Amino acid sequence: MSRLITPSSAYPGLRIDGARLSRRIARLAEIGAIEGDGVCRLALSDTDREARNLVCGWMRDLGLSVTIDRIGNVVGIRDGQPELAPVMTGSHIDTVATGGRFDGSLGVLAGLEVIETLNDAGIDTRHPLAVGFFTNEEGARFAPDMLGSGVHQGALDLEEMLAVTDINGCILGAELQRIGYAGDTEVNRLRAHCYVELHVEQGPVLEQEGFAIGAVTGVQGISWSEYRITGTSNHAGTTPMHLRHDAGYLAAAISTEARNLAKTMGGSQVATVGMIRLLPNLVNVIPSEALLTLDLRNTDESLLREAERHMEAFIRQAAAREGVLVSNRKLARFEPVAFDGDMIGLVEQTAERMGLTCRRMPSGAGHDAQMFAPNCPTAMVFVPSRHGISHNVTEYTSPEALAAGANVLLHVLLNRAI
Ligand code: HGY
Ligand code: MN
Ligand code: MN
Repeated sequence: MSRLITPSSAYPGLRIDGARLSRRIARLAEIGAIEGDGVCRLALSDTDREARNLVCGWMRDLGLSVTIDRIGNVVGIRDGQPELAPVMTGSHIDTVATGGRFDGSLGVLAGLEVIETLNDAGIDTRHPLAVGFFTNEEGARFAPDMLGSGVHQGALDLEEMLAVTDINGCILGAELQRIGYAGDTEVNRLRAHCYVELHVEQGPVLEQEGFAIGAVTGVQGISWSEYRITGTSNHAGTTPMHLRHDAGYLAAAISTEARNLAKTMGGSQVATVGMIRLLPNLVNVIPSEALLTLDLRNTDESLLREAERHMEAFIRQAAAREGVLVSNRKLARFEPVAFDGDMIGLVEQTAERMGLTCRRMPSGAGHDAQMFAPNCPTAMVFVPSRHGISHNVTEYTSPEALAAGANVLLHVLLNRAI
């Protein structure tokens, strides 16, 4: 059973400064701010560079030694006994194009808040403490998602990821150079003593069921594919229906089939066609080309494979009927990940001993934590998202809930680092 140091034992009154955490979140959200209180900070964009510079400055102000690795991951380390592996936390500061101010940023800034709280209290820890932010967690610009943490922990190959291109053909490695974050620290070297990440739930469960904290049990499997459909452009008015080879029709059919499949399978199966681009994209021209993405997820690997097989068969048969060609490539594929039982228990017990209601739950979203799970005891702490909304400018979590999550993070990290 884990050694549990709770507020009632080692540092009974120790709490983070919630107002300071909220101020940092608000300050970071000014970078890439978009209408509606949202944020657009695509990975390796100019706004990502600005955000990185701000957070690195905060890390240095807190006395952390800051490293930048070859895929642009940034890790700030607070001294402990150098021979001991660091107790680590972190997340990401890149966002989707219509993002909120909490997704990712909360985990990084709560980590800095823990550091400042320990600095203020003059508390040293045996294990060093590390706070990281990882390149391109969102996968909104470069695929796959969790790219930086995947390279950091050896799940993805550095050279392959440096060569990834975005939807406009920009190369990841060149963008890293351009923004000045092509670091020289080797990747796949740091093995943490444990890794704990605080994140907004991004779903409806905690709010609907009235829980303050989620003790996350793991992350569901993720399958991202890109399909390029090639048909024949023709006149929308003169071409009889039976003579059409309509790429746009097949794209729409894929989206409808994916939705029906998820509803038929039920359980945790979800399916999303998030991007469809038609060419020439004109009102009176039958589309000659469609480019689309398909996001399939399930907590069960065998069911996720079944969903993949179903969609592949459907697309092959529908393309043959429509007389169009289809090529596809995998953008991301991660199997479900289970977090560490002891760490999950520690999150649960720490929350409950703080008087916070807590329930165990899987994560529907991918997270950097899933890349650490094969290499060290890993867990996550969730706090509620208002109306379960995320990847949307109206994403919101109350300051009280943010502080509650950061306090749980503080005592879980302390428990392992002291
Ligand atoms: O797609 C995801 O689950 C995460 O936001 N990268
Ligand atoms: Mn996130
Ligand atoms: Mn996200």
